[in-house]
Amino acid sequence: MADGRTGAGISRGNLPPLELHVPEPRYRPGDAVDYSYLAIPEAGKQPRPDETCPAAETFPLCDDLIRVLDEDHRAVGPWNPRLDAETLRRMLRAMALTRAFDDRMYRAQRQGKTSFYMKCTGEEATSVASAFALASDDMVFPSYRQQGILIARGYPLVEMVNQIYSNRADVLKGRQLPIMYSARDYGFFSISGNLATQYPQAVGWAMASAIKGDTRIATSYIGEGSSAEGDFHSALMFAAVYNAPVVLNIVNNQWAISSFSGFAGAERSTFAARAIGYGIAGLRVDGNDALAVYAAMRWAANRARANGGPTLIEHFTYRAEGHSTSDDPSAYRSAREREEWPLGDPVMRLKRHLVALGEWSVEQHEAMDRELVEEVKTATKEAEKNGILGHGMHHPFHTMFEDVFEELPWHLQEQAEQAIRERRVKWPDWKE
Ligand SMILES: Cc1ncc(C[n+]2csc(CCOP(=O)(O)OP(=O)(O)O)c2C)c(N)n1
Ligand SMILES: [Mg+2]
Repeated sequence: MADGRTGAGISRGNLPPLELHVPEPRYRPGDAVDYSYLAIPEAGKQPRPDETCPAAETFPLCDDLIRVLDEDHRAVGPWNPRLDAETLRRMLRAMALTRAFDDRMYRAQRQGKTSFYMKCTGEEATSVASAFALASDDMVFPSYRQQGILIARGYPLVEMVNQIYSNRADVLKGRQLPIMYSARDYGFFSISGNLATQYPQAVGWAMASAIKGDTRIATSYIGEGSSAEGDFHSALMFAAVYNAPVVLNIVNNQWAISSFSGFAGAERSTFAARAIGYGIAGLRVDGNDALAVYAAMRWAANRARANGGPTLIEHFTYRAEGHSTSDDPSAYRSAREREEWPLGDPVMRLKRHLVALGEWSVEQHEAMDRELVEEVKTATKEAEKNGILGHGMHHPFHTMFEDVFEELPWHLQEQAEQAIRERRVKWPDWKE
């Protein structure tokens, strides 16, 4: 055309037409998997700067991977937290209990006892080991895959199951999706399904703690997919500007339901490297190495507590199972990804470390696993007495209208009466 227009747009001489890049995961169902593109450095080789160093000293670590457990299951290098054997065994137990709990609750969903469940298989170290590195009253703003923190803090399993079953003993009265716990006495903020909201809340809480002259710090956990939300950036900006005493964790399990991490920017840089732009400390850690996770969190918590400022920690890991009970990962990713995953299994790695130290044995581990299965079973049986999905043993119907207003306004009063009336018509035999 005379004005230089073409069918596709405006052409300028020999310039190529503009195009966008749409990320595509490396592997799809049935594909062979090759992880040789991943840079996995030797354990123990990463420098450990002073906890109150200028943030810039951590920047090389944003592109590295802090690792403590080596190929021979020994703990090596400056990040070795040198935990005593008893603490290591407690940590191992909490991780194995988290897994046993997940397995049983997954089956409970398949049996129709609850509508929904989410496992954290393969990611137990990111929550359990980091919880061990915090003070018990530090405030946690978790997402839905940090059940390991509640378990590490000793929250009763039976309360977790009551919540999952939305039964009459559910302390949240059936008002939250199963697994969206809330435990004020355990410093565990109510889980919200709205991704990344946890970050600004954690930063705000941390700022309030500082304003009050308190010594408690805040921490939060979101997935790598959630880091694409605007809330992520607002939170980092506030944390950086006010030097808030907060530790912000990104659990990079490489998948956000069926979207791979490339859609959150993983093809461009690491997630830890987001810290560099904000001028705050950043650490990238082997998320399947419980000792490295512990050490990174302890470093960041000490830094925050000493007014050294916020830290962004990326836990590099892999979501070994489906996103939730509503998901089928075989539809969008290769099953070989899990099999070939080079950072191993966090429970097995810690177990082998303890065995190598002579502080644990295969027999002890098997006995512990059997014990944990029983412990979870006892808790579920106890919770089942309070009801399961569909048995009607939930909180009385009218309670859904309570606890928001001190006095129920007339329009809600009317709605409540109407709801109860309609229910009597629909289910005349229903007893409340
Ligand atoms: C604001 C918002 N957007 C979308 C969703 C739907 N959603 C729930 S979980 C999820 C994936 C999150 O992935 P990631 O942050 O990587 O965490 P992961 O599930 O891998 O632990 C999405 C998109 C949501 N709950 N909230
Ligand atoms: Mg993810």
